[in-house]
Amino acid sequence: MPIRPFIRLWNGAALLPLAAALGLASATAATAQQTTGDGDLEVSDAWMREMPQRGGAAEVYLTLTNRGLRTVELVGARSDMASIETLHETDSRSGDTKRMSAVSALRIAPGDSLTLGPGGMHIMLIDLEKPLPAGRALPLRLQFYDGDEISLSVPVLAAGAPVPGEQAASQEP
Ligand SMILES: [Cu+2]
Repeated sequence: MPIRPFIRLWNGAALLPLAAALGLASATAATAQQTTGDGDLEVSDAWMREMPQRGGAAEVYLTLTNRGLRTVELVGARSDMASIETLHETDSRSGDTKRMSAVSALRIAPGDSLTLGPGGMHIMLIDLEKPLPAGRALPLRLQFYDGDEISLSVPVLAAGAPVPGEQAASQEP
C-alpha cells in the first residue's frame, strides 16, 4: 500500500531537475541588470565563453557599478557547477605566457564602475562539473564584504559571438 504515495513523491522530485534544466536554458539575462538588496551595487553585462569539456576552466566577465555612498568590495563568487571559484587578474605585462594571479577583493568606489573582461580581471571557474555549451546560462552568486550577495545567471556565449556591452561594430580578435 505505501507504494503509491512513494511513486507520487518520486514524480514530484523528478520535476526538480527538469525545472533546473529549464532555468539553465534561459539566456535572456544578457542585458539584465541586478542589484544587491540595499541597491548599492549593480551588476550588468555578465557573460562567459562556452566550455565544451567537463573539468575545464572558464572565465566570467561582468560590470560592477557602485550606486551607493560607500566603497563596495567583491570578495568572492560561488557556483554549484565548479569546484573552485576565485577572483583573478591577468598580468598583461607577462608577454607570451598568460599569467593570472588571485585577487582577494575587487573594490569599487562610490559612483565608479569596474568592468571585468578578457585580459584583465575575471572570475575564474576551475574544474567545471559539466560542460557549458553556448546558449546556456551559469547560475552564479557574488559575495560582498558587507555580507550582501547577488545571484545572477551568466549567459554562455559561443566562441566569437558578440559580447554584451560592446559596440555592435566592434569585433573580438
Ligand atoms: Cu583566471
